[in-house]
Amino acid sequence: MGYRIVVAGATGNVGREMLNILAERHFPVDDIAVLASRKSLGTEVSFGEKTLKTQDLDTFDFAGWDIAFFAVGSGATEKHAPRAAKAGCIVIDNSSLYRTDPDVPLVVPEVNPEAVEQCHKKNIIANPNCSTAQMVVALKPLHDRARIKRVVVSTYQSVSGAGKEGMDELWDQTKAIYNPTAEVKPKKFQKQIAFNVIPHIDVFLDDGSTKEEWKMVAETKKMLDPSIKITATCVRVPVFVGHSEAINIEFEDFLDEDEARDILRESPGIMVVDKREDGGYITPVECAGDFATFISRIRQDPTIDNGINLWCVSDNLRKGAALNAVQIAETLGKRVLKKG
Ligand code: 2RA
Repeated sequence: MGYRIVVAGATGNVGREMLNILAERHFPVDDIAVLASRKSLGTEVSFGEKTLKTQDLDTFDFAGWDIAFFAVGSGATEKHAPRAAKAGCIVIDNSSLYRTDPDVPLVVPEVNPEAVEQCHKKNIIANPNCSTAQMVVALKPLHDRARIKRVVVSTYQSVSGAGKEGMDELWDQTKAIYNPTAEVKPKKFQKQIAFNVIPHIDVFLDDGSTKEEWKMVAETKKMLDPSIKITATCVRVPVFVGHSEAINIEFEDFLDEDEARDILRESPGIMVVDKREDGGYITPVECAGDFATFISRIRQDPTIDNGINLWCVSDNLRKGAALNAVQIAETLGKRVLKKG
């Protein structure tokens, strides 16, 4: 016996990836409904061998459905997620709306799978931000061994994190850049993204950080350990898919780089590719379409007593969004719903 599942936002980058991953991982589905906003209504999407027609999110009745994956903006989530939850359907939400709500578990299954058991407070489980998800997969096993005190992270985030419009902007600007008659003006991003990098993702906060940077701090504390100090700089780069992160970690206890490498190699969701030679590391183009969080460039930080540096790359549409959501559903199935 399987589940009756709903994918809201099925025509977007993340919604489509959710459908691919549900099919790839043979998630036990008895019935599936795909929902979209009015403007995309009737658009067809693929689910394995099947083609499904989208229905209207505004009028959909969630009663009798087990799990709803939400991959819509915060506005539509605010309107429809409580309605789905009230109808008895457990919402797995990809927006930032509920991530810091104390009554909503924020879950990365490699890090805090037990948190799904708290889902009944609101019938909602939050999926973390893409840049946080891959980082906590890397941090968790190292924290278990040597207790992390402080993390300094710089991100190199692909344009697909900003949706289809972000991808279109990079594509159009790249083509237009050597054509003097073509438009290169930024629309989705604040400055030109083609052949450039932009140290600005999401809105600015009063302390000079951005909301993307704040999310990395708040979400890591909620899922992993509130005592860890984190400082982040989030940067958009002209890459279509795959977020990269340079992470500096300071521990309470000494951790040797070889032991760190062995621990990461044995940890769930991680693939270590770390040869100290030309090309012996992973770049974003190599991670696209994969499930793993890739770790490379593991090395001691000689400037502090107990420090390690590493490079972490993952498909932001997968581990950073759709894959993590499907893994939450799998964990929910095992620990709470127990069907399938
Ligand atoms: C980004 N973090 O990359 C966002 C997407 N969730 O813009």
